[in-house]
Amino acid sequence: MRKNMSHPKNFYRHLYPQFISSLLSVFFLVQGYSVRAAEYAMPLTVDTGFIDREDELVQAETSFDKPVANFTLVRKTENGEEVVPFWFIPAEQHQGKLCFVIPGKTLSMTQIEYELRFADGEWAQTPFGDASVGERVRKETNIFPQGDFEEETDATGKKGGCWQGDRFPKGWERLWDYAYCYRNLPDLASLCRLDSDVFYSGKNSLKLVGVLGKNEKGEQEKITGFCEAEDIVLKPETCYKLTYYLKIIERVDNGERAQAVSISLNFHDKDKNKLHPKNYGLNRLQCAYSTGSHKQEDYLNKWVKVEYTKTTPPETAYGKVTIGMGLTGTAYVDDVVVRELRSAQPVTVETGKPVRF
Ligand SMILES: [Ca+2]
Repeated sequence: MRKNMSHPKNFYRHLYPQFISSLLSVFFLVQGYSVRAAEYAMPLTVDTGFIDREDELVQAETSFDKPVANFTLVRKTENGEEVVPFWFIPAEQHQGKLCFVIPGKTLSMTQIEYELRFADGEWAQTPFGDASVGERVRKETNIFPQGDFEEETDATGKKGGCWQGDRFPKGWERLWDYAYCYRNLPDLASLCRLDSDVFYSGKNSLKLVGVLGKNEKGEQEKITGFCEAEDIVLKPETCYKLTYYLKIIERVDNGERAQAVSISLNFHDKDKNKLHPKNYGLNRLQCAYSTGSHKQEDYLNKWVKVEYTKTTPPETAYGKVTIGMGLTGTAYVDDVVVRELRSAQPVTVETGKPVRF
């Protein structure tokens, strides 16, 4: 194993608490830190495994036995140590995800030693740290931020014959209360709107209503709201996972056994044109929830998580998320997330017990 520490691993591990705390005490004395000194140090060992890494994002699950604050992350090198920018995402019960980047190339089978220093203090409720690392984490975990329906934008110019709402979600291109072909039918009650009464996270979700209407010939039509987002950048030949939460509160019998809500990530080329327009099997990642394959008590009036994965064709450059209903009734959608699934295994991180120094 390549190591960038001068001490063999086992030696280091066994002597760690006493050795490092006395070493760091000396450091503190010598350097004469005037800021409040960290009270504890938690060792972290990052292992690249069998894969060469480049600008690797490390996401380490950390756990503390009490509220702590004043985090500093250092990388330990043969010449001493360097401070590392990080992003920390706190969770329940003094746990949280510590994220940081290993800059440049790092060879496989390499171990890198870090130390997270902290002190007793107030446990943060929101993520904190270096904003650029935070942005990297956000992109790595979700490339479709508008899927939470939290940010709104001016609805002026968005209203038209097919959409009559007042609140427009940012990052979305168009919302329709019904398809253009039904525009002349009277009293259409189908909808696609932002909603603040029912939501999975934050304060908003997307509400979709589907109704049965009669066309000019008196034939029954299933009419629903739907919407499409602005294009997002996708990579070719890359596996993506689409996840969302769905709550169906009403399902009306429209004569069909299976009714579905479906979110698609449509694959587009560099000119934002549809790839393989006629081949549904190739041109999209479709993520549908069908009432035909679930018992009513499994989905009615509760949030269900829906997720699918697919690898993009080689020509892919962009993707467009669309939300459609094949359901007559009322449904809410929230937290639509698109994430790249990396074929490479992430680096492993071993955390040690914090020691006082
Ligand atoms: Ca939300």
